Amino acid sequence: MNEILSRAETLYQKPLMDLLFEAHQVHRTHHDPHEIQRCTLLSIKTGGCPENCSYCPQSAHYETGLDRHGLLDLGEVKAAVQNAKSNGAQRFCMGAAWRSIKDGPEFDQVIDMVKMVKGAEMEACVTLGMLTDSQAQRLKEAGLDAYNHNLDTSREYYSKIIQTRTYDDRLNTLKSVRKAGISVCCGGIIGMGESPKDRCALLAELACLDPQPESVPINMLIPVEGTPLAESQAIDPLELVRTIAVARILMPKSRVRLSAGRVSLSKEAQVLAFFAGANSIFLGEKLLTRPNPAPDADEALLESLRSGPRLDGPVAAALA
Ligand code: SAM
Ligand code: DTB
Ligand code: SF4
Repeated sequence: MNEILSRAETLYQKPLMDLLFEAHQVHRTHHDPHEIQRCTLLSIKTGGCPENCSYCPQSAHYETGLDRHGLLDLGEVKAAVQNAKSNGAQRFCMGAAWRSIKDGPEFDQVIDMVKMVKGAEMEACVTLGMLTDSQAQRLKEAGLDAYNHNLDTSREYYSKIIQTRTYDDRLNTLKSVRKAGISVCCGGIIGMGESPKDRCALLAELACLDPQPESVPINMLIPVEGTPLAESQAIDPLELVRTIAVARILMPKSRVRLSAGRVSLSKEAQVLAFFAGANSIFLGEKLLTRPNPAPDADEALLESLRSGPRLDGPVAAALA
């Protein structure tokens, strides 16, 4: 761990052009730099969560004015899956504001949702809080591809953000996911008042998981009124770009996801994040409960990565 941590810190402090150059080289060695995976999120159970994560609008500890709702029925989820698929999403991610999964009819319903997403020939990912070995096994049997469970920040900073569960609780759930043969999706949030050292420590924790997570979401805090982090200072987008670049170098094969917070990023900052190694975004107007860029803005963003304008048209001819 110490070796990886000092490597992360050395990388994070590099001159930006050197860091970007190295990250992009690693990116090209392991990924097609033109391919950005499109994912869609759906909150299948919203709000009323017993955990006290300081960033989260869904925690029952804070008054955030959120419309709570119980578990969606299969028909509602099916409509969202069809819609996501017709909008070109390849992966469908479902999130529930639970501390942990309870066996019973609701878990059975989630199992049916996973089977339905697989029936639509999409990658299926869920995030349902803590889970046991046998629950992970059932999700695997239903065809689940990935389970999202974030470490969120460094071990040191974690207790400032969440007090209702420990870092090791998180790591234990990740072990159950791995044991069941499900891909691990695990990342964190930046912009919660953590230091660059904490960001490096988070990336080192992730990179030390063995095997490394297949998927690493990097979220920028969306400050939510009513939560303890409502007044957090916005982070410089170049710090996000550095975080992504270090993630890419330390975890060369993982899919690094430019996740929450894109609404406050310019097109250019997002393009830089792709250059640094991010290769996935969430599409659609809403994440779980917070806004995401409008679909036409995202179309323009992805279009800007394709070929430049043709130079042999009428203008070029007139100049000849
Ligand atoms: N309850 C489950 C859990 O915590 O694992 C799943 C849902 S939870 C909303 C999924 C992730 O969303 C969190 O781990 C956190 O990284 C991210 N998240 C939640 N609120 C956020 C916010 N305001 N800004 C950025 N990311 C956020
Ligand atoms: C993750 O790391 N980011 C996504 C996904 N995993 C589930 C969720 C972002 C949630 C942003 C806040 C909201 O919409 O409530
Ligand atoms: Fe929000 Fe998940 Fe924390 Fe619950 S466990 S408060 S849903 S981040």
